[in-house]
Amino acid sequence: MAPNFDDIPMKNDLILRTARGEKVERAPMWVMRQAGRYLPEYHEEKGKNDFFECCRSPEIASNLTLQPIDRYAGLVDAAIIFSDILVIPQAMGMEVIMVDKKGPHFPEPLQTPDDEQYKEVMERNVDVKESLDYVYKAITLTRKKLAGRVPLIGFCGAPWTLLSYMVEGGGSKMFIQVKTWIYKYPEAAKALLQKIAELCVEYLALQVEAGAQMIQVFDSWAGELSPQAFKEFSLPYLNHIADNLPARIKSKGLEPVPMTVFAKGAWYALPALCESNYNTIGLDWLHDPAEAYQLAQSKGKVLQGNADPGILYGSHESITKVVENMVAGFGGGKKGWIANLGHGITPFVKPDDLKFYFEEIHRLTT
Ligand code: 1CP
Repeated sequence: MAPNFDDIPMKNDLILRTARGEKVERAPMWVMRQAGRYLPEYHEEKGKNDFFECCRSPEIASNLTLQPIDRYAGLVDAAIIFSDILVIPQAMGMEVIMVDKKGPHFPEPLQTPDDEQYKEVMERNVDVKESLDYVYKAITLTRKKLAGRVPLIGFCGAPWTLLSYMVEGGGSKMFIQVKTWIYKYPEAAKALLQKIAELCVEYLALQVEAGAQMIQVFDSWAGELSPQAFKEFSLPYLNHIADNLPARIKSKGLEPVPMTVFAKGAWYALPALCESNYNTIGLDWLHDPAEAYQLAQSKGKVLQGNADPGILYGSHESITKVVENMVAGFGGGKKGWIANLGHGITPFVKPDDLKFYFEEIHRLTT
């Protein structure tokens, strides 16, 4: 039976009200990768456990999710479930390991559409309910432990970004393999993108059923595509998710949740994303807040972002200057803006410098 949270009233639903386009008392804030390597308590809790073991343990995953909520109590307005975008390729039958200090690695990435492995992946009847059950358990447990302090965000990787990992075999600088796929085998690439998009819909609906109150789709490698290629190989699949998820959630007897899309590097796509069914559009730091805000407001969309994570290595004066520019650009912070960074927080940032960033947003938008 689906978990029920009726007995846990929300003490802070600022981000949900903002995402629905309502006027609010101040800008809600959180940062991507807020539960991560810059926190000493992350290393403590993770201990010697393998990264994916942490994801598979609801207890560890929920503890990691809560760390920034405890540390920045009163400043951070959302939790994001501790997991990874690469659990979908794992559910599709691919092996992914996390190499310490290097990142994800696929020992056997997809080679060409003629390979047996591609056929297997395409024909496989992927059961995201069963194979990613540990994610839903972690979400339900985290939602209970949060006890209404802040809403919980669920997420998945965008089809284009997941395809990139599945054929590159890990992070990439030149994207040779995935460019080969889209420019040499476009139809096979699209068939796989469509399959991933359908799995994302199911996976996100199950996260909502488990207790996620908002969802975000991470298209971290969108910026590797030209505007023309983005329209062909990313946008249709991002839209497939936003066009189908609300109905899938409703079919479970639940209310749809706000949806965020973050297409990093695809600055040219803002007008198209403003026409999509996403409620919130995440921006990286290549956008001028004022310009983006004007467009988003005219289309009824909420923005999220967007300071360069690198400012957290700088002086407090520099942080204040960037926050002032964001607050002014994003309309003062009382409508249509969720404060965040323009990408995930990076290792070696001092936790107190993130605190200062949060405090400045709080001070300047209250
Ligand atoms: O706090 C949070 O934000 C929740 C947890 C979270 C999220 C949302 C993690 C934990 N990963 C992600 C998403 C994710 N994973 C993305 C999309 C967001 C982004 O662009 O940053 C991507 C691209 C990945 C893939 C991935 N996983 C990378 C990137 C490698 C590359 O190709 O450059 C890395 C380094 C990981 C490992 C990872 N995931 C999460 C953490 C805390 C870590 C570090 C693990 C460790 O070394 O301890």
